[in-house]
Amino acid sequence: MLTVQEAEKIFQQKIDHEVKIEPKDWMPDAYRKTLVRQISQHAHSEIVGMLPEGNWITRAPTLKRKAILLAKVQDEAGHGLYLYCAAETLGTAREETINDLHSGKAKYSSIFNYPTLTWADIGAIGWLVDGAAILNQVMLCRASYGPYARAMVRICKEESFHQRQGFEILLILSNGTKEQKEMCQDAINRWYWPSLMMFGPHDSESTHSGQSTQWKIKRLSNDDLRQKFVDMIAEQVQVLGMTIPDKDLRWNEERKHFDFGEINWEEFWNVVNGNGPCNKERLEARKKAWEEGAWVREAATEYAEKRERRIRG
Ligand code: FAQ
Repeated sequence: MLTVQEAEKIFQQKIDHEVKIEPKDWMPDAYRKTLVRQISQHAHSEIVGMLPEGNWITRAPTLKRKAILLAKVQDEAGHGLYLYCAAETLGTAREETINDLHSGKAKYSSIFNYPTLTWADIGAIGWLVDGAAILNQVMLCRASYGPYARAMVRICKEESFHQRQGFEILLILSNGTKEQKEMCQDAINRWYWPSLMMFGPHDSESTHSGQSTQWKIKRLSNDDLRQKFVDMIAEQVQVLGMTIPDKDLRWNEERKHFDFGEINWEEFWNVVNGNGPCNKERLEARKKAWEEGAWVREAATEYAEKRERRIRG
């Protein structure tokens, strides 16, 4: 019989040698806990993330745009489901995870607490929000926990398409009328800073980064990923002929990176703590959908039991 210290040593050696941890493997309680926290928050983000864009499905400017947006929002639902399943492999019940979202105990990404005011917001979400999500998620495809890493591979493929569709919406608007150009710039102005916040607090303020890096759940730090994102967006915005709302944004030849201004951390923590522009509305919408879907869950459970009884005779 191994002691906990010996088991932890073998566990860390597996991680150091890039051996994936699978559901039935031994793992420290804290590893399980941090994965449940991160994966369930990630799942909630995908599900709550359907709401700001869902707001535009009935108002998409053409049938083609409507079909694309419907498919995208449906993809996000699928991502949420893979992630809830990944969390379940760690021994958490789906109901418990969802209850934690509805009670306000579990977090979800701050970004989804901002409103979508115009059609250009759908472009800005695809370009900036999906762009930020992909950068973060590419490293998660190599996360040490097998079910999470495998879910992320498929999610990343779909997110790449999402980002391109968002950029294309903005590209069309940026070549359009004066009003369309203004709408495009306005959406970028409103979504840029919140998308930088998606990467989380500065490394020096990040409570989980040290341990999650040692466990290879995280492979790049919050600040390193944010820098990568700024470098990418600062180049791509030139193709749109638009500007980034940051007077401190400039190329630093020595660092070979763009320097950029300070995030409004007060705003970030306000939104994370439930006081953003749409927090209440988002949670209400999720709770309503859960209650209204109760009959579907009950009917599916009833049918599964009936089928089971029939098979067993
Ligand atoms: N919002 O110690 P750290 C998407 C919390 S998916 C809210 O640095 P960690 C797809 C953090 O939870 C977007 N809370 O934490 C889509 C912790 O609090 P806790 C979501 C935040 O975990 C696109 C505390 O602050 N992606 O967009 C945020 O090491 C378009 C201290 O932070 C993921 O979830 C935030 N932005 O690093 C859908 C990816 N940042 O839990 C629809 C997976 C930090 O102790 C449309 N998650 N906090 O109470 C991760 O990679 C990590 O969890 C980080 C945070 C990087 C988000």
